[in-house]
Amino acid sequence: MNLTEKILSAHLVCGEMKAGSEIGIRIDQTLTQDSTGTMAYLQFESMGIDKVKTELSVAYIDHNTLQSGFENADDHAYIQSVALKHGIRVSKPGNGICHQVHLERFSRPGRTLLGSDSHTPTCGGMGMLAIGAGGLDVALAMGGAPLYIAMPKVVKVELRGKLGHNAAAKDIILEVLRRLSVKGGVGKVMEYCGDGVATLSVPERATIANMGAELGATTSVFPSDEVTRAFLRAQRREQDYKPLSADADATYDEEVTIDLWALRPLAACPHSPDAVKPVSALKEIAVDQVCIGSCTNSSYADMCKVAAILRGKTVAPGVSLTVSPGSRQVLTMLARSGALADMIAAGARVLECACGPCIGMGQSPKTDAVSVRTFNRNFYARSGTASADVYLVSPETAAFTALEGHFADPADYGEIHIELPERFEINDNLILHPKHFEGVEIVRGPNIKPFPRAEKLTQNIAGKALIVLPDNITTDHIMPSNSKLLPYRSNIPYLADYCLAPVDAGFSARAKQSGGGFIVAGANYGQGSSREHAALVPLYLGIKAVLAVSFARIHESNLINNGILPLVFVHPDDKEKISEGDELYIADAPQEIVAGDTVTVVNRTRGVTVSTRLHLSDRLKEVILAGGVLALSRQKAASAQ
Ligand code: MIC
Ligand code: SF4
Repeated sequence: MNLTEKILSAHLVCGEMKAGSEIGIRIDQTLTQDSTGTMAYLQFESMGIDKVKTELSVAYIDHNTLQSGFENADDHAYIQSVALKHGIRVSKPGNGICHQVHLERFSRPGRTLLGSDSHTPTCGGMGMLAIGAGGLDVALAMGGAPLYIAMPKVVKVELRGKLGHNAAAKDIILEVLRRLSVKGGVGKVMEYCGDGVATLSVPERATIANMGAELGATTSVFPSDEVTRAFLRAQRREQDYKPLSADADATYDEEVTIDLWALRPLAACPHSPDAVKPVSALKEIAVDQVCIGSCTNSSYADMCKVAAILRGKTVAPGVSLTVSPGSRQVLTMLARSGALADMIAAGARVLECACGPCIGMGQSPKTDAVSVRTFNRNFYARSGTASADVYLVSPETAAFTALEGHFADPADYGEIHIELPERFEINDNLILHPKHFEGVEIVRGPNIKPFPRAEKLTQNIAGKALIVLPDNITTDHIMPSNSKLLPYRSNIPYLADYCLAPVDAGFSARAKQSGGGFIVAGANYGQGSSREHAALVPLYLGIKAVLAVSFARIHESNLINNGILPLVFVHPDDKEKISEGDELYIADAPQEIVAGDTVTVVNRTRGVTVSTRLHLSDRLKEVILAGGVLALSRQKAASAQ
């Protein structure tokens, strides 16, 4: 077996491990973060479960940390109290980004992790099978339910040799993105192997696994070896070590080989993580802002390299450089080693250990700016400045660029040397344990609003095509997030006014005026974030179905979980048969769904019929007919009484 099959089979609850067919797997650990967490916990509460059934569940507060009004603080107080009450640990604001802290303190080889954040696969760097999902799926897993997924195909990514020329782990994943694109990983697990793996530290592996999310992959996984053991020892958790790798005769569905020595520093250009070019081709471009951090590149080693490059120098006059270490462990160690002083002396603006600029929580660049970031997403307008061009690079490229004021290729400089300690500094005093908080009362401030609930699927569905969208629409388009909107993640009616606003500011008003309708889209609809808000807000606006050429995995599940039909054009060209404003109609929807895999949509305006596919397991058919997961459990509870 390959490594993915080994971990899956050890957790298999139901189904057959045949690519594409539905399997249910046991979830050992869960994580939530605050921007998806409030909804996840409201949904969890509605299930009426006393204590979580997982081996470990952690609620992180790391996204909404600006607190420019009471809203974020309300969310924090709600999450802290609701989590502790239900047996969930809480990582307080300031303790770090969920994925970095989870990797350091809780990740364990061979375990499964489900997180309400699309970058949960970061812990694949530790040999975990770590999967991102919508908040509702995580709430269900906290209640002990299996995670249902389509058995993924497994791609063997063989890393050969060793990196050189100051190329970094980030450049490995940018190379994979260059080759496979943002759709290349949909329905697949990227499994890394080859002699190059042993040359990469756990945080470097985590960088690669983290950005596998940008391939659309279900997850990415690395073997667990002596390097893994050394990382766990440094975290004083050697007892969690377990060696894991694929069998020598393992088979795979696809293969990719990367010669590490041949790699040169790369950059993802605006506005997509797969628009990859060599940094050497960008040297003419002047840069206004450099941001170093995020769950992709904020480990102690990353930060030490940045400090070594900056030491004794000054940031270029036209550049604003920000640094956000990934965790309090990293920040404390930087402070003690003196590396933090080197960064500050060079002119870096040090931000707290949180997502920060990665999700537009501050540091939006100026009009038409060029912003160079070590992050994982450069989707249109995500930085908070729609006219800015955002590039994604390694910490090395970012640091040299900050000094030069234009793109600088690390391959032109000498090798960077850093010393890492044998033992890392352990201080978990900002991680609250529920055993110390028996009897805690749940705090619900005025920003916590109830979530919308779907209705049972109606016999006939009629409505307008409210918008026709191109390929690769992200959840950042569907439900944008920035410092003005993120505080309202527990307030769906407020968010609804901004649905699809980056593409069409009139969409929300149109949807409200028409009393809902249909969304029509191209390929890979809903790529990016796991935010369930990209389904909850359309649900609130009365969207009944999305017709698309194809869907991204997490968003498709979020739609189904909330009773919205994700319909795939049988003939992709049929998308052309629908224009904005056309009246669409589906007759006898429940019967058609029960009978098979196709749903017929009539375009009454043009007098044409379009065939769509809705390929669902029997379990999911039941969910969609009931109007979503929670509606189904309510109906089941009512009929049991
Ligand atoms: C992101 O990177 O887009 C986020 C913000 O972390 C999201 C979660 C969210 O929208 O709250 C993600 O990756 O799932
Ligand atoms: Fe936070 Fe950015 Fe990572 Fe999302 S991608 S978890 S916003 S650091």
